[in-house]
Amino acid sequence: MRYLILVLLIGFSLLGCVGSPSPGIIAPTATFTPLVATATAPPATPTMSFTPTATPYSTPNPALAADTAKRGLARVLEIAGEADLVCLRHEDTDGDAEPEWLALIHQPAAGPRLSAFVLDGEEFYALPAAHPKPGEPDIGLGQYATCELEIRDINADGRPEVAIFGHAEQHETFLHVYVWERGEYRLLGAFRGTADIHFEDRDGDLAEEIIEGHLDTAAPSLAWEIIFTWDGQQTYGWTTDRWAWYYLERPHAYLTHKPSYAVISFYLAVDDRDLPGAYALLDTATQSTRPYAAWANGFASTLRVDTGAVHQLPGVGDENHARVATQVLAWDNEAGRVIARTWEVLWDVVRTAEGWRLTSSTMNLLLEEEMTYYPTGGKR
Ligand SMILES: [Ca+2]
Ligand SMILES: [Ca+2]
Ligand SMILES: [Ca+2]
Repeated sequence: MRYLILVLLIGFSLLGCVGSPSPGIIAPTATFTPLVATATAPPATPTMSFTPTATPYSTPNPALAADTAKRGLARVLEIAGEADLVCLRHEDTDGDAEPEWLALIHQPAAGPRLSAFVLDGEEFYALPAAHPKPGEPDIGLGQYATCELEIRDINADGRPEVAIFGHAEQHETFLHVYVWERGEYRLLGAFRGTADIHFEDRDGDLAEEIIEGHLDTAAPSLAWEIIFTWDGQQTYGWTTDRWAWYYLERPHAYLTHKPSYAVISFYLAVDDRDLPGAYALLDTATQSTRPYAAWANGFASTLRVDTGAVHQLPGVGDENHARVATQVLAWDNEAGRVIARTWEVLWDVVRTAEGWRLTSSTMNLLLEEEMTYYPTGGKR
């Protein structure tokens, strides 16, 4: 985008030179001037000198690597004791450009329980798990012996994080994120969801958000996702929510057995660019006043749509009529610029023989901004 704007600016400035001659000024006629060639000495070739770039890591010595690995493993196994060593990584976990040993161990008898520690030279650091909920067993980072971890700068603050995923029965996924800070591995955030957890830069600021998915027992094909955003200093905080498909397989069956699901299905269809599917969720009276072609044209520039904060307004309507409120975040491509708008939308919905259908809506624009970067990744 920046490149495009630069090119356009250059283009306009060229047009300005050519298309806007100063009025009243007559260009002089070119006159012939004889040229006398004078030999000049070529400039001296500068002596090239290279300054080697410092490598972030010390150059590994193959002769020492085996010995390092052997000694590291021996010490890690010593610390692990009776526990099973599930995973062992030799990477820089604290940002000092020197690798540490990061180990995941599993104790089948104690829970079972997954836990992690870092061995930095002779120093040992346990990575603390979130406290279990009252009445729940302490399974640490997870119940099963899994090895899913990432060591990288997730929140784009220049420091590496250690992210460890774990799993438990009832479809539960856990994520613990740590950062080295003031002499310890601080638990920066702990997350648990029943419909997967993943990273995604949703707002395009290069710091990745954490998306915590939850199953909805009344709508097994859907996942309700909570979006946690880095606060720039300490932790990840809940910022918003959205609805997504839980299963990837298409075509999806649109749920309309409750007023709120009809609205969710409508925006999922628009997001999928299934405009005929979205149109089919309007009731027939609404369709008769808005022919498909004209209606679909309203989404011509729409890139992506998220719907969240969906709730049926209490005390409004009757058994055949309801009103559903939602916040819709829409990305539009407007002449090459991506504009993100957050809308508060109120939908009136009506019960039909086929399920709930949308009739009319009112929209209130809450926020509008141009995206510097288009969000990477995506929901299902
Ligand atoms: Ca290190
Ligand atoms: Ca970081
Ligand atoms: Ca982000």
